[in-house]
Amino acid sequence: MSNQKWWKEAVVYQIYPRSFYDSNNDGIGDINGIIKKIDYIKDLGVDVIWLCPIYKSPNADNGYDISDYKNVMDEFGEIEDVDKLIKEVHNKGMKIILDLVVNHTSDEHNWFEKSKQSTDSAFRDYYIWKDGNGDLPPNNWGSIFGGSAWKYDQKTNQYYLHLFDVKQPDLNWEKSKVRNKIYENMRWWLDKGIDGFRMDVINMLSKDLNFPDGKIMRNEKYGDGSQYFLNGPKLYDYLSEMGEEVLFDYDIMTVGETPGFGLVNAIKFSKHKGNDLLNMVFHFEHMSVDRDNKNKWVNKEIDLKLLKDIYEKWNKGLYKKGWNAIYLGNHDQPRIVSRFGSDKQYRKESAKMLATLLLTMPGTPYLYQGDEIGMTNVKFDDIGKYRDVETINHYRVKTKSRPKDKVMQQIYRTSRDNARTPMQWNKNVNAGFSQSTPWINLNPNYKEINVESSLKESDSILNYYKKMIKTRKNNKGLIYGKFDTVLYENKSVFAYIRTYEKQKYLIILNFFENYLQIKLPDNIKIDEYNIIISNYTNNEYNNKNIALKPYESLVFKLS
Ligand code: TEU
Ligand code: CA
Repeated sequence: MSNQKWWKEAVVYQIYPRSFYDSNNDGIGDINGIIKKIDYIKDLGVDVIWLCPIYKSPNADNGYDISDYKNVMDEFGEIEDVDKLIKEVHNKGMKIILDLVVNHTSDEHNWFEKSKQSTDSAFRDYYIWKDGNGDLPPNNWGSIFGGSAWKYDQKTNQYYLHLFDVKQPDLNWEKSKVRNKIYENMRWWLDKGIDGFRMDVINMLSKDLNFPDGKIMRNEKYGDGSQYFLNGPKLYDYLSEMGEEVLFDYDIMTVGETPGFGLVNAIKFSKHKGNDLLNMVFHFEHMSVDRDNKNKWVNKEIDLKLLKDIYEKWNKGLYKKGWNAIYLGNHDQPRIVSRFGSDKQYRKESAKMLATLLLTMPGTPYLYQGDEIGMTNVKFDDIGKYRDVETINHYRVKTKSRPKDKVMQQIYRTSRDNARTPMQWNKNVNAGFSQSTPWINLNPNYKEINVESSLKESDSILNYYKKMIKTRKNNKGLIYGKFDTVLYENKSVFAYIRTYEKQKYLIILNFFENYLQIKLPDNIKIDEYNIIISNYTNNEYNNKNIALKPYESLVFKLS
């Protein structure tokens, strides 16, 4: 069938290089560290590695602030190391994709350094400069990392736009010279042999050129400009141009990071004139099942019904029309076991349940480093131990009006640093990550939770992931099958059927730590099915009834 593609069948493993493995003992993970651990990655059974940014960067936002697209961050190594990594990955029969961060650069990129020289610099219009509104910034937009989205520059008496940190000025995509420079950088990397891109906030490129004020939410100081910079008027033109100029010439995969994109856009942007454009996108809808949609720091209990609705909508909506990217966590989100499972008594059971979800959904699964061993959130006792710019800004802004311990509670639950502590390789010094003090503290639980012991225990989370990945690969129905929710009304169990040609699979996930009974609908005859994988060995079911244990997951196959 023509719509079967390698990137649909792939399982992706996301690496945050800074925290993966330190090969030269300076406390910072690096490219050679990834090369050293290549067999570990291969053994997981994954097909594609996605590397978070490795380009030259002053690291205001750990590499998402790029000062040179054609060079490697000093701490990570040399360009030759990347060439070697690409070769090694390919030798192992895997592929590698890089992060493409082109909504903004670092303020230390030479384009910006020239741009801020004077209003008539040839590089001035590479960025978005505006006059102030009297003594105020051009509009009321807040930056995603806190504070105003505009920074005043004394020298030229204008403001520049930064939707993220002040050290991340937004590029001006209106200008074809800017776009062409970006395309040239992309081709340069593709010609080195990389297999695609994860495109950072790619739906923020086109801004409403009137720059209207945004609505100010309760308790906030700045306006929310998102409706004026997400999915803007020229976005499709820019991306289809990128397709024509770059993407369509290569057999690659592309995944857009697209907050607030929506299903209609996901379908629309997946193709341009019959060519694959954005193969899939990371939408953020399920990231709000346990938090306020507009304010990530305001938490609530998991709403499983909402989660079901979101998957139902996307899975049905994309069926035969597009393709999904399946993730529960990444370097911007808390650890999945702490967030959607339990990091206490049922850590193993719940981590395996979540692995089952990730690997039985329609769409390409993305696993984030450390989740395969069930790494958990961390609690540092002092804000000084946090490294993430967003977390630090949040603390600075919020402690002005709120008790420190309240703010720390939010940070414990939501900080991006939860997912950025070093990979836990073994129980030795610094978890085997480095011989020197790591750039960010380890999670103190590394003596119990680490790769070495996980490899030894036959019922470890790690071994479950490997088995689950194999199960997906051996059952095409889990990749291409149609998706239908069952037991829709049940508030604690997520169950669905995947149907593909003559194959049928029934997946049952108990999302909470209660023991409970479920009754299957009449059209499912469970005696005709076999369990192909479960996180318990003593499953209990008969006829129409299944007794579920805490976080129990079951994958049945019609025999
Ligand atoms: O993230 C963009 C984004 O919209 C959020 O996930 C954001 O990081 C944050 O969690 C807001 O609360 C991407 C990258 O994944 C992130 O690491 C970068 O910091 C950001 O873009 C800027 O490049
Ligand atoms: Ca290092």
